[in-house]
Amino acid sequence: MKFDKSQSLFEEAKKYIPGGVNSPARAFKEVGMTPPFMVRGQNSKIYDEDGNEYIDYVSSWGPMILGHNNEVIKDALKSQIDTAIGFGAPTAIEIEMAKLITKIVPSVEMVRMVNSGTEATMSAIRLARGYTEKDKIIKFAGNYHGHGDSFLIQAGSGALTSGVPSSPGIPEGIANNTLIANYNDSTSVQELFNKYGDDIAAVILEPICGNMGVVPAKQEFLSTLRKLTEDNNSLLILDEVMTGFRVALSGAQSLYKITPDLTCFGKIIGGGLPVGAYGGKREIMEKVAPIGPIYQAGTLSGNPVAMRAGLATLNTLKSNPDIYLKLEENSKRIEEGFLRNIKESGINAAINRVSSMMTLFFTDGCVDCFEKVKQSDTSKYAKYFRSMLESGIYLPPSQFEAFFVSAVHIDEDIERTIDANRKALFELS
Ligand code: KE4
Repeated sequence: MKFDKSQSLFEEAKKYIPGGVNSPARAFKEVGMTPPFMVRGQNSKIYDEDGNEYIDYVSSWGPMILGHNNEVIKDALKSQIDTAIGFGAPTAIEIEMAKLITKIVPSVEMVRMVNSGTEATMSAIRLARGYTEKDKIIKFAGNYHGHGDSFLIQAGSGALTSGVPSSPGIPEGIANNTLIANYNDSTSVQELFNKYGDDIAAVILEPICGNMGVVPAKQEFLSTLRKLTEDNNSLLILDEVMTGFRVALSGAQSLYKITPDLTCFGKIIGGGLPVGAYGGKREIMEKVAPIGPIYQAGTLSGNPVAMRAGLATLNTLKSNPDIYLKLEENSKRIEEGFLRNIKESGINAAINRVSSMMTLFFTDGCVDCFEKVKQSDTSKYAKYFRSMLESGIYLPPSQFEAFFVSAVHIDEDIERTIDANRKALFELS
């Protein structure tokens, strides 16, 4: 594959944008190559400036569950843009979105729209702190909740990939209020409650972690967190920015049958446009301004254009439940194909998958916690990534991310992906 145009664009971009990208996860530093500059998408395919075609499994980091250039979303956007882009005033479409979310996710009785997953999680912990009048939060090493100050301590995703899980620039006073526990380790949480119980406002976690690669929470772990937070008058916040509407229509909480106090959304909820949301129990959400004292605001929150894209996506998913059966079937085929190839190539690798989000880890055994994730061979992942890209398969450029199957990946895509995986693994063996 040629990347001449992307390479010159990257040099130009680096003059004006830090690292040439508007989000570090896109920089391709860890996979040792220039990021292709994308220009077009159609269904399961994306195309870069040099005309290379890829089967896309990054999916804009999750939102494009219906694939690229989806007609229903496009028509919804066109109709909205023909009337107005935005007012900074309430619109009926925002009620439609709020009602739909509360219908799809029963634990959400009230919801506030924001513009990113980071805004959703930042707002949710401020609300938790204001509601409980406590300062500390518990997060888990390897979990990523966006770039809010309270979260960039032992964070996952791009922070982990770049080797800076705890970012400079965060005052000690803030960092000291973030307690770190170990994912899937209830004892580590119990110990923090024993020590700080009367000052812990909330526990926040990815119910199925995608940001250290895919590592699902164990049922017992989640149930224990629910009980510990209840016993200590703390809130349980599920960060479903990635898992919401992805692993099931009603998210990971419907798979685990856990009712959180607050849930954070992003990605799919915007259908590819910048949207986030947080919501939960009415008595808690009624503490949010302007009816309550806890302030949170946003110029473009609930923007009609973004709402149209989100509504078109959620309504399509809600009225076509077979989409999730198809996602499970296709994702399982990919997983099984990869496992066959791992076995036959003799490469040390393991796969974690929940529905249409999965990760191939270059380590062996059961990858069920951050310590085991960290044993992954990231240089092997980089070689694997480059081989898959050369075969026209576009994966996340990091071992510590999830890849996503969309509703429009076809049999040919799946066969090509499994073949490319086989080639890449044998090149490593
Ligand atoms: P945003 O602020 O990037 O919209 O959402 C932050 C966020 C919060 N919670 C979870 C569980 C998330 O996965 C994210 C964002 N995910 C990363 C990829 N793993 C976004 C990619 C990027 O940073 O460019």
